[in-house]
Parts: sequence; structure tokens; C-alpha cells
Amino acid sequence: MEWNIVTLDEVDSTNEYAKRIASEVPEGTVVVARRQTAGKGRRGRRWASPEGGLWFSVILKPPRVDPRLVFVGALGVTDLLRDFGVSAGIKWPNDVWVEGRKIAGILTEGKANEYVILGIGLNVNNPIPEELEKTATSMSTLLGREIPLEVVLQRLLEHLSRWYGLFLKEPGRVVEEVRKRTFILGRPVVVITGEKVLRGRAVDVLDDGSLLVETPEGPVKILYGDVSLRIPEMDTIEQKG
Ligand code: BT5
Repeated sequence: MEWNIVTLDEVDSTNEYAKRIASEVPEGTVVVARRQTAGKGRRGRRWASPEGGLWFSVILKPPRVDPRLVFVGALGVTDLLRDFGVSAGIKWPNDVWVEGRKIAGILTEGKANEYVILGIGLNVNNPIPEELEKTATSMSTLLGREIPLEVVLQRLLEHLSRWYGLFLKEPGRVVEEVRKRTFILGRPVVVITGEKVLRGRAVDVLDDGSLLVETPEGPVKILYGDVSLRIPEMDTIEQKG
């Protein structure tokens, strides 16, 4: 993949910016910003994006919209962290966690038959806002030193290239790897989808990317989208929502 990087000082959200330019630019355009004033998570949640973190969005034009594309981001980030000696796990479907804290979040948004925006927020050298102190961590906190953002971005893009290539050819293998890196399997979970709250044990990530949860009423397949997942045994350090 040929990357074409657009660097901004400040933007509302790199995902929003990417959406504004997506139809006019080639696949592989990357929008990266030093600060986001309205960085966003799923369902209107906010993503804290102070200077020092890596906030970027990749414009992709896959032949069809596939929700498993979010895994390309999660796998790339866990690989990148491993390069720095940090062992990270995936909290299905879109979070990367280290030592019980969230270090990265991924947000995909798309327009059918046109583009998919793969937005990645990774805490690198940025301060962690007070309200997230117990639930979030950063690379510099873990490593005890600052890491140049360009180095992190470059490496991460290499990993994303690889996973995106595999995703296009054999999405099943991408899921296979996600299954290995998903640390919630075997654990009790609480799944919140809209109004519904479901309690059970996470047992598998299925080939279509959904999560299989065993509940007292039998197995339930959870499609991602707007799902919040809480892990009761980690509740003291788990964020709301
Ligand atoms: C996500 O949402 O985890 C997806 C975050 C995607 C952010 C990137 S940055 C580049 C691109 N441009 C954007 O505008 N967005 C993408 P979700 O699963 O909904 O999690 C959001 C929750 O994570 C919040 O409610 C907080 O609890 C927590 N959070 C917010 N900022 C955080 C941070 N910097 N580090 C760790 N946790 C954070």
C-alpha cells in the first residue's frame, strides 16, 4: 500500500476530515492531526486527543464494506506495541488494552461502495486526562520515555498494510488472529446493546467477526456495531459506556 500522509495541526476529528475528502483522494490517504478538538468514539462518545498522542484516519476503498475491517486496526496496534516490547490484548471489537487499561481505540465509518475510514487513536506521549486516569494508559507511561510520533506512525502503517492485504484476500485469517489476541474469551461479560443488557461468558469470536456469548438462556451471537462490553471482574478499572 502506498501511503499519502496529510498532516494537520488541529482538526475537529481526523475521521470527519477524512470523510470530507474521501471521494476525491486515492485509497491510502492518511489524515493525521496533532490535536483533535472533537475526537470521537462510538455512539457520540468523546475521544480525548491532546497533543502528544497519535490521532489519525486511513482512507480505504475495499470492494465491499465489511465490519471486520476494524480488526485490521486492532491487530496493527497490538503488533506495533509488541515491537516496543509491550504486550497488548484486544477487547473485542475495537479496543486495545495493556495491563487492564485502554491504550487505543478504533473507529471505522464508511459509505457503502465508496470508502471506509479506519480511525485510530493511540495514546503515545500525551497526558491522560484526569477522568481517565484509572482506565487508560499510554506508551510513554509504560516505557518511561517519549517515542517520536513519526516512528510510531510509520511502523503502524507497515503493520496496517500487511493486515489490510490479508483482510482483502482472507478475512477469515484476520479473525483467527483476533481470536488469539482477544483477552476476554472465557471471561464473564456484560453486553449492552441499546436498551438490552445481557450477562454471560464470552466464548468465541466467530468467522464473521461477531462475539459468541454463552448465557443462561443459551448461546447468543453479538454483532458489533453499537455494543458496549463490560468485564465484571475488571470493573474497578473499567470505564463506563
Ligand atoms: C473508541 O470508541 O474507542 C474509538 C476511538 C477512536 C479514536 C480515533 S482518534 C482518530 C480518529 N478520529 C476520531 O475522531 N476518532 C478516531 P469507544 O469504544 O466508544 O470508546 C470511547 C471511550 O473511551 C470513552 O467513552 C472514554 O471512556 C474512553 N476514552 C476516551 N478517550 C480516551 C483515550 N485517549 N484513551 C483511552 N480511553 C479513552
